Amino acid sequence: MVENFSEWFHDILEQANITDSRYPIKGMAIWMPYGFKIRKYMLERIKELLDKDHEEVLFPLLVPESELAKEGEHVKGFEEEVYWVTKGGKNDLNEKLALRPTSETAIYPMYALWIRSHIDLPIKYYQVVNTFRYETKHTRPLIRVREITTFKEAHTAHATKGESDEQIQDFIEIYKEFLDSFGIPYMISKRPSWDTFPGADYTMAFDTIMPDGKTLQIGTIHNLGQTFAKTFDITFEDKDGEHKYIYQTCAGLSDRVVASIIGIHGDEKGLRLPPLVSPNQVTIIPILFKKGKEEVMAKCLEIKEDLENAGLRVNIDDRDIRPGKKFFDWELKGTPLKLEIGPRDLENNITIAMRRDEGEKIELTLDDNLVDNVKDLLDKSYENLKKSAWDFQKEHVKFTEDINEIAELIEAGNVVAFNWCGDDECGKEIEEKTGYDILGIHEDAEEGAKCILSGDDAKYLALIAKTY
Ligand code: PR8
Repeated sequence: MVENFSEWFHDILEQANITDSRYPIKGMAIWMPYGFKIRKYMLERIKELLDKDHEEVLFPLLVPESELAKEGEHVKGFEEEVYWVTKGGKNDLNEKLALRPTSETAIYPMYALWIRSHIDLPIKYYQVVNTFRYETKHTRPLIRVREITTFKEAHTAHATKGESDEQIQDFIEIYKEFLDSFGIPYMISKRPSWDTFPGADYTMAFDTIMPDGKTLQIGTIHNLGQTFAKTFDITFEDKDGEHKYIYQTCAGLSDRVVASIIGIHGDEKGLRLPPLVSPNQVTIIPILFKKGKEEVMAKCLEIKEDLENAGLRVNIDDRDIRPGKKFFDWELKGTPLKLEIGPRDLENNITIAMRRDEGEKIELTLDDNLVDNVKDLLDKSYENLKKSAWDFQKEHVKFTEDINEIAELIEAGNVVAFNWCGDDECGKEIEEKTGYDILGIHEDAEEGAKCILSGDDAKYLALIAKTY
């Protein structure tokens, strides 16, 4: 585990060519080529999962003030964070236009036009856009930015409350599968009322523990009930001829998923990328001497082609630098598997494979099984990253019945589980007393359990943590 996570994270983004934060606007960074590829493969995965049952759309970036301001709770939640466009060239605009902090108020007036009858439902749209939030808390690359560049927001509309609750479960399954693809562990909880998305009935959140023990919210799913339907007058004619308001949900993920992949799997040598998002899944390093150089290169190209034909992303590092430097670079960049081939290996008809996740060297014979053997090593590497990440999480969730123990456990890098009666006032007092954030309700409490503060019957097992 890395010593100073914050510093490590900051340095690795630059060293591995992921982002450059020197852009002259706070909270807005540049995606560099290596980072952009990781982002691309991550996006492909979420699209693959959403496209099974959702359709992609694209709404304008600007939202008229009149629409943004319509839903009272929602605007209250976001007003401190909105960037405004007030001029077109030299002219003052008739109406201020918001850079979307999220797109409910851009999308739902259009839903009001599109939805007429029960046959128009459900609607399941999503878009991948950049959103802007003038965050006042300390900004950090990927983790808390002012321009979220890969905001994946889904917005659904349903005829019944039951269907909207089912949709929440569907999103939970999709997000689980999505995060599982990269071996990112998560804790799912229902946020307390005071941390519910502005305008929503309830919020389900995915949190993960970063190496410094702080939790990062990496995805949220909101049941909006009929709040926005009533504000934007989104109604439909039901089978019985009655006009009814629709029920809505929305769900979102951001650049934070990339932050969690980097932070959770990384080690002191650099990134350890899960194969699915690694720009190169296999890096071939030829060990070249004057003698036998051409034969070695020819073999490397042949292997590359075989692996690429099997659908893998492969590069050959034939730079004219010491092999040691190449190893160092690809360790830093986290390529899951390196294959090294020199003239003697060629004579012996082998290549030396090295997994980035655990670093052991394995001899692979250069025969018809090579592709399968490489794929097998990649699978093992992914499984290992996933398992160690989940093990880390399991070790870092500690239960206590003593409120005075919470601070000590959290400062030691843990998330704390505790019994809670579920009362809002009691919850806020727990936060005040301890100085940490209640993530939410994780599970039902055990029979007979008592609330950690009020001593009343506990309804839930809740989580409390230091959060990003
Ligand atoms: C919604 N509306 O907006 P949410 N930097 C990086 N990631 C962030 C930031 C930030 N400043 N703020 C939030 N996130 C709903 C659902 C449409 C989609 C990430 O929900 O405000 C967090 O991981 O909860 C958060 O869970 C996700 O965006 C969705 O944002």
